[in-house]
Amino acid sequence: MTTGFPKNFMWGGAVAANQCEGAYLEGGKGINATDVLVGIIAEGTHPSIKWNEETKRYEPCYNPDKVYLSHDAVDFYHRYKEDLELMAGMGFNAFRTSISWARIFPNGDEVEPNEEGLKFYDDLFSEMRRLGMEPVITLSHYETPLHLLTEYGGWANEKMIDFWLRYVETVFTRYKDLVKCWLTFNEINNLFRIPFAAGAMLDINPSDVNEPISGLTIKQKYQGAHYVFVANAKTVELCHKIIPDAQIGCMLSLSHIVSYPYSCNPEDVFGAMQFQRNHYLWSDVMCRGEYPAYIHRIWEENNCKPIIKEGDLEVIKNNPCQFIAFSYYMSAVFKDGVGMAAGTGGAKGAKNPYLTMYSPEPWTWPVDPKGLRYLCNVLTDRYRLPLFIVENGIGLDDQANENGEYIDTFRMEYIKMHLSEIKEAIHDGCDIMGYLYWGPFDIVSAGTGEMKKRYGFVHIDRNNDGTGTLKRTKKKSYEYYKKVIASNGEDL
Ligand code: BGP
Repeated sequence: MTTGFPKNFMWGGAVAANQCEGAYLEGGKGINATDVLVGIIAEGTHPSIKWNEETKRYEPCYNPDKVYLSHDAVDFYHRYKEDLELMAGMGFNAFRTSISWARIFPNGDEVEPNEEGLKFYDDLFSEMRRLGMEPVITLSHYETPLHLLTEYGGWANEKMIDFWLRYVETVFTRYKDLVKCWLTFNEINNLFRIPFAAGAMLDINPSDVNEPISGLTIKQKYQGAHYVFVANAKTVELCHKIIPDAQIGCMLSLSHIVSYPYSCNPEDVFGAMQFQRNHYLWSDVMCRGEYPAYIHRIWEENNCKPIIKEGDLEVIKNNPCQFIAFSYYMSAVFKDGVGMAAGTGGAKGAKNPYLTMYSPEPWTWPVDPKGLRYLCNVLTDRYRLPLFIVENGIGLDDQANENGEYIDTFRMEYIKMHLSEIKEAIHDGCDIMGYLYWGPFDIVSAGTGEMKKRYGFVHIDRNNDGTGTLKRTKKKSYEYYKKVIASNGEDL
């Protein structure tokens, strides 16, 4: 019986290329979806790309000259050595980031990759290893080349499978000696939230503020989801072929699963289960290797059964993911047909009367550490696979005191509460690979496109209006997390 964190537990942090690198047009990089969307989410106005049923194409409706915070972000592209040194200073043995697809294939449909982009990640992953950190690399963190969306319609088009596999084979081959832990699509359930919310098929982070970003029919969404399932399985197959000693997992936004029924009313209980199934669908197919029984009624009632080609189900069956990576930030309640609404910074439906935890602005997401233990247990019961918490953290509007210090007490509280519940989950028999705190240094928020949701152990002087020196300053939580890691989670 394991009590406490295992000896080989992975301790570290997680970011995404589009939220920290900046240099959005440097090194031969093309434009990706998040270069023209994140800011628009912040503006809460029209989506950046709109599906036109007549022309059967996406029509860009973004201002190509508008500057978004993510264009320079926090300049990780040029400052990653300083930032990784700071992470190593806390004792990280793992660090997660993503490869920005448009650095490797600027338009996404080229045959030859961009060498400058490949070289950047060679240097980045080598530096991680030099500092004793295992690279945990996300293949797509909403960073689809924009050209693939406007020219082909993104994952609504079967051609995406081949473009995706060309990109995947290129990076697996290039980084096979540097990267042994891969995640396929970041929060794929969030991107394709179906059918309750019109998640974007454009492989970009949706927001209820911009619904419907994609304007696609539900049939196109389930067809696109099937293309992603085939692409995911072929990615697993390629990973085993090119990097036999690597592990590869799916990555899901699983705060959604912790959408409790608001009451013991059977309508709420059954409704919550159905809501959860829209998120379980992804891990059911990607980890069990087959469509679940409940999907047939959804396909029938929505007339959205995808075209499934000869061999599709076989490749899916033969190539399940080896672990489930996920993000957990908050919980929600399911009431009157409404559950968690990701991307809007909070749960719709009703507030949970039992969660009186302080949720400071701009965070607002309901803090529920026990929900993480619950989640780890239900996932273990359902899949009996290793679990990897690759996002957990809290974004606060950290301000320096009169001595220029950042005393981020609640962040330390938040981490302590969640790690305590992870420890209990391990004792419950859950096989948990690691804990990667989201945003170990301040980065651009995916949901708001701004800097005011600061997650970091390290403050970065960058403001919403684009001003700032980019100076890095340790917050009080830096030494706290260093102590936690040094004690392998014993000293919380
Ligand atoms: C998750 C995304 C991350 C990160 C996180 C926090 O959904 O996978 O990219 O952004 O949300 O959200 P935000 O940055 O909006 O605070």
